[in-house]
Amino acid sequence: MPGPVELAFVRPAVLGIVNVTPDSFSDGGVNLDPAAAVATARRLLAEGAAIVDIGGESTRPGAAPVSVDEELRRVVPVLEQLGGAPVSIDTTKAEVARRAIELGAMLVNDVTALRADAGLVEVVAETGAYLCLMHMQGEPRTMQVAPQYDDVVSEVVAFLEERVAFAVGHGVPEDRIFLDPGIGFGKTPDQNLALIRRLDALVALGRPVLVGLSRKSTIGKALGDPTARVASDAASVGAAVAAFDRGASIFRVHDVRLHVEALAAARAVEKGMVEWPA
Ligand code: HH2
Repeated sequence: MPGPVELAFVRPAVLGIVNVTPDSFSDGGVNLDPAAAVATARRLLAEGAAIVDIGGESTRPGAAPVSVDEELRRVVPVLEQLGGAPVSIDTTKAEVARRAIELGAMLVNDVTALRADAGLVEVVAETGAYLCLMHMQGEPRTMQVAPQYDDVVSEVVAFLEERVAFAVGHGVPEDRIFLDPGIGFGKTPDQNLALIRRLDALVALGRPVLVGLSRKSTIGKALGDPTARVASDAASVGAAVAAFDRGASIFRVHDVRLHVEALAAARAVEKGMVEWPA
């Protein structure tokens, strides 16, 4: 695997979402057929995604868990056909991660931050894969029922600090790890927005920060509709740029082209100059 996260995924990097599920909140069913998922992944890479995130289990609020066999049945044909492309596996299961890495996945995106499957940390440590550690309060089936924090920002920071120490203590090199506040995972809209507004507190941990804001209901609600369940891509891009301004490095998104263009413009403004291709 290439070196540290910062070199493999130069800020701002875009991670394109390919949910091979019947029930994901914004693209459920669209990519359940392997050929459709492969075509989507290839398109997202052509549009400028640094990597595509292949997921076989929905984590939307209320989602039911799926078995290892069912998850493998969904993702393996897609990974086989994408051999050689930069791929991330969105899974909480050691067995799925191991098979995905054998088939070329370079990053393990675990929304439980290594808490669901005791074997997953060894798979990551042994294979040298990159690792995204995400904060979640509760579990997907019930996490939005009544999220509770005294101070959401400091609690998320403390959680991620502890999870980095756990991973490093089990042999994962720190430079392979990036962190994610877990937007929408056991948080109210205001708590999600506080985490983005104070992203500097996560960035201060010294690891690149990934954010998943794309089409999430908090961003839809920010437009004034308290019943919004998804956000438009325009609103998602606005939130991504705000997160970039606060130091986010990697953006997990559905519409890759819009995000790549908007973030390139935000990057040029931050630098105060145009970066010409070498
Ligand atoms: N959000 C979702 C899933 N995986 N992984 C990370 N690291 N960060 C996120 O914010 C994140 C994630 C939920 O979005 P989506 O994949 O579009 O839907 P679903 O979980 O229903 O498949």
